[in-house]
Amino acid sequence: MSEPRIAADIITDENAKRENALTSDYEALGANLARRGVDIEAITAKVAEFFVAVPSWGVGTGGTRFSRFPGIGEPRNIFDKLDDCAVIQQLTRATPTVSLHIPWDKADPKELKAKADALGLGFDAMNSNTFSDAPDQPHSYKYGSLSHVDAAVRAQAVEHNIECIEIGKAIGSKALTVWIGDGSNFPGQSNFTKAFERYLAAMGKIYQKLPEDWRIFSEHKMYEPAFYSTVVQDWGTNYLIASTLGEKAFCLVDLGHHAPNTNIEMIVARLIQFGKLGGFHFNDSKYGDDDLDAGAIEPYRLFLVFNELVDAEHRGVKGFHPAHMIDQSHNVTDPIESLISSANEIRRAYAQALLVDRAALSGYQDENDALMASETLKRAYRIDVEPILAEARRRAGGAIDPIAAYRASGYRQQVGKERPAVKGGSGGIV
Ligand SMILES: [Mn+2]
Repeated sequence: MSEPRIAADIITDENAKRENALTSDYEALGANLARRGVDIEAITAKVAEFFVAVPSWGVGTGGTRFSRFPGIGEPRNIFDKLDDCAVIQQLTRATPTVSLHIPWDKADPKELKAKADALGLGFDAMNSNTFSDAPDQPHSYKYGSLSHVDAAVRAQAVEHNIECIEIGKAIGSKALTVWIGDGSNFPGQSNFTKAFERYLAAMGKIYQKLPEDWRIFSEHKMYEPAFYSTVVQDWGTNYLIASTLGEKAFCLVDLGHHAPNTNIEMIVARLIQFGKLGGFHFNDSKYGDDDLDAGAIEPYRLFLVFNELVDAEHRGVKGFHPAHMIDQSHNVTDPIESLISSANEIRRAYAQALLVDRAALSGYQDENDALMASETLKRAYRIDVEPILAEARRRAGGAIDPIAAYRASGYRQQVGKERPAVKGGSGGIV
């Protein structure tokens, strides 16, 4: 039995204010979709079954290279973070799992499991961290981790990843995500080939320790913290890693880890075609790895990514079950509100992609009718699917307007009293 973080009557009262309008909007949208030959109930049922994992690090306020401005009632530890994640799930019913970051979230696995069970939460992919030094670790990652020139540093990084698998096994996770900050800042600093050979050998050791029913995701990023070259810089290198390691290895696509204007949906299509799409870190960006809220800047691109996912679903691609995770940093918003908003935006893109008339699209493509092919996508994208999203939340016990219900609950003010204020100042992005 899960313990609600927001009193049930607050959700009931908030929903009561909006139920009539929702019923009316849902019926109107249902009639609209029926004219297109679409059953709204089928779409609502699919949306209700679509989930995205919340990152534990996302519920704390992030920062930039320049500074971090803490918010009110910041979570003090992983147990506070789980409480905040439970609020997001309670209101959206779209985020039943949490993705942990080790060592930031290190705790007794039994206590983690008990806390998550009490809140009705589960655990998604584990995330290792060899891009910063933990206190007391013997070797520094200043010059790299899995690809480091020193075998002792590589061994330490491999051990850390194996420890993440062990913690994950104890709490019911089924995947490990590996992102490294390894690379170079100057031409000549690093030998590209040797560094990648060392990385592959180290990843091979981690892969050997992966349980049968687990997957390992490698995450590429074109730059930062290394600014000249990055060992796992793009989807091509990522594909080489996944194919070299074996059938339990897949590529993870973080939407912010590409050059501006990169055709990410096409990368997604390629990885699906060759059976190596592992999952996503959803976020949005204007310039680089901005870690802004999903759909905040380019909602159409998010839709186009989902168009590829739904196309694969529609074609019945074998073994297709990508992991959906959010990876964002919230500097100026309440992180809970940002994550609620992102979970909704991700479901929105999915719902819109489900409304694409795929038979018509395929016909226009075969006839080289570029305009009508584009219009077919736009027609689905232009549909306001909010009544579907709200109805899916309402039926699952969530809030019709989750941000309004969250604000009405006073949760932030409450945890602000329980959790001591954190001092700001130093830089550091999460
Ligand atoms: Mn990421």
